[in-house]
Amino acid sequence: MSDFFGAGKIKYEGAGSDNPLSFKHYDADAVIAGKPMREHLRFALSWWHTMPAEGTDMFGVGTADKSFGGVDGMDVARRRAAAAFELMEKLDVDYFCFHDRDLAPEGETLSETNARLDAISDELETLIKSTGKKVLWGTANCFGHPRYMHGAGTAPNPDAFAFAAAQIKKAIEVTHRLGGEGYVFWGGREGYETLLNTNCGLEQDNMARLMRLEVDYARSIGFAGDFYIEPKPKEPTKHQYDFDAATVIAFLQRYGLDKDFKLNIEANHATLAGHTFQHELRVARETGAFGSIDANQGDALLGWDTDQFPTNVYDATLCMYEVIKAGGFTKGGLNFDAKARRGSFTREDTLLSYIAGMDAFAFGLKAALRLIEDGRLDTFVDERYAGYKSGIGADIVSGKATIFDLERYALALGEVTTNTSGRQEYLESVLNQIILGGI
Ligand code: XLS
Ligand code: NI
Ligand code: NI
Repeated sequence: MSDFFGAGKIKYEGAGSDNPLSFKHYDADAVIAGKPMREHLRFALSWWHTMPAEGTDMFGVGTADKSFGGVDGMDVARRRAAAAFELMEKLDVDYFCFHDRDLAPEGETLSETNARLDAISDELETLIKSTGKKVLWGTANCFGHPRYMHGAGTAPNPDAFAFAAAQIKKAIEVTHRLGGEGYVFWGGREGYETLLNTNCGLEQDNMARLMRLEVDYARSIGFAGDFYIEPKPKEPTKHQYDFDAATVIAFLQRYGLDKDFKLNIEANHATLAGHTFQHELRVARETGAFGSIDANQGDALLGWDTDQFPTNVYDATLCMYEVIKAGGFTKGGLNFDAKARRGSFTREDTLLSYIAGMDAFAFGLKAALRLIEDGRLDTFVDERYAGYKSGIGADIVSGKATIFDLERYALALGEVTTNTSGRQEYLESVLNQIILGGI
């Protein structure tokens, strides 16, 4: 194994340890609620943020050297592959996620690009076999290249649509070849800058056509993984069609794709849409569309997708609460779609960022299980809706009550006098007690 990152294997040392290169909460093989923590959490490394991203932003060039000593495109790509597997080994991260273009640089033509992807896939296949690491999901970068300036599946130019179709077909083949458990559609530039030049109806019809073509092809070659859509309201475009979980679910139902797709919920996209992370997970769970998670966090004072490593234990707890209530992950997992800050440019910072994120979610898992075991929240919610279990409430739920029955009931009632407190502050204090009591 390579040694780019310098540290040994990161070990669990418990909450009292002050060793920065240790886990305080993530004890991978410790069994809680019936299975090892690693199986509850299914952590994944995001190839794009971790391997190639050098910390460029709108105001400055990269600060981190991600060449790993390589000299040209494919040499660097191979070294990054070695470094990624070293990192997964050291951090005990079992999965990774990638875009096609994260793995190998584009060539002059699509066939040259595909050949490069095949060459890197040969190496990845060997690394996967020798380490047991797995692909959580793959995806295609159909937003970075200038050909996609107006979108890919929603481009006004059918050549761009065709190119995207071929690119995604290849990305699915690579994902399948590497044993991937999922494939993600994230909208990239699938949205618009102005309605003055946009035919929204055709663009969305075409997006659905592309998804249907790709799903059918994937199934025809035996890909049995899950397909996900990752909602995001804006950025890079002013309006992304996959705005939020509710919008995506309506889109899937409208085009008859709801049996084929689940959702990949990203924390920072939820907050960009004006929702909490928990809200998006709840919508996905309640519609049976919960699939996978891009774990990160934004900054309340910055209006964009900052993709910070998630360290907020409240959000992590409420996230894991929804995951457990959804029955846990099946083929999905927690992908750290997150990058160390531009000023955190060292290789040690990469390790420390992952440790911080993994510990936050390991803590969140334990706190969520305590919350459920404690039962005060669930009992409160049950009792709040108890009125629907008998009398007029039961008749509403069963559909027995007609509009005339309800009118008669309301007239006899004269006024609603039975409301009780929602006790929000009390419930927030219960959450605090559970979270803080568990340190
Ligand atoms: C960008 C998205 C992207 C997807 C994969 O905001 O989060 O990283 O997860 O294409
Ligand atoms: Ni993402
Ligand atoms: Ni994002």
